[in-house]
Amino acid sequence: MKPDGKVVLLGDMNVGKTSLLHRYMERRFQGTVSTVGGAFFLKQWGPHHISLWDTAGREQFHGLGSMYCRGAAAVILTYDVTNLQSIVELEDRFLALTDTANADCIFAVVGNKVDLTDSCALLPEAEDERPSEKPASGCVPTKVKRQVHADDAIALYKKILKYRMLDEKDVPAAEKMCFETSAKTGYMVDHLFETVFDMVVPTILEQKAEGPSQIVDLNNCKTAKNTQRSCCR
Ligand SMILES: Nc1nc2c(ncn2[C@@H]2O[C@H](COP(=O)(O)OP(=O)(O)OP(=O)(O)O)[C@@H](O)[C@H]2O)c(=O)[nH]1
Ligand SMILES: [Mg+2]
Repeated sequence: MKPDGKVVLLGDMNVGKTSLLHRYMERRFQGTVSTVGGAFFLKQWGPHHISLWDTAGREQFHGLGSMYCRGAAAVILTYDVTNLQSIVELEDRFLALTDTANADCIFAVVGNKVDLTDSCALLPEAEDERPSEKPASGCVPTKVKRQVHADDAIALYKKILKYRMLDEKDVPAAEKMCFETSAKTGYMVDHLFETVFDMVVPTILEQKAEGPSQIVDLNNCKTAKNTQRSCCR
């Protein structure tokens, strides 16, 4: 089956891309191994099927990134809030990989592992999930020092728009597209993916109205053979 739209997660190794996808798709946080090549999940969103691509952050797989981004309707640029270099890498190394994405590609900037720095992220966003830790009262900093702040993510979002030659008034506001998440507790993970999916739907509808799309046919995609996991939901 051909997916109707494609969403790609990019970011340095160890920031938690695979963990975010597992949390969203499988509703749990489990041990991960560093991704080799890439892997995809298929998510049904209303009548549409969206492919969610996990990519490898390791330098040796860098060349594959632009291939995974080809025809992407949305790219989720992920960093680790406890690691300044991980957001620097998004601009230096990963942004250029999105040249192959759709012209109207949606961008989200995501700071993961916020459970390490902020006590409020120890609470999952959804009622049906319980954190493994006891939430502290109020939202106070934890012992781990935060290296990236919300303003840094907003500044990156604005640089992305400049790079893509997009006008701020034609795209979703930076405040709406910068997220902080915890794959460990589930904090804001559903909110992230669901916001992105909702934004991708108009693109899907447009493509469907235009006729045959340029979306990659997963059945013919050789890279899928190398995946850690390729599951359909
Ligand atoms: N505390 C905490 N740890 C996390 C979180 N997300 C991921 N981790 C841990 O960070 C490490 C890396 O997670 P992965 O999901 O494998 O990272 P990745 O971005 O997929 O890495 P590559 O596949 O190498 O590109 C693992 O030890 C995870 O358990 C989080 O939200 N909080
Ligand atoms: Mg991974």
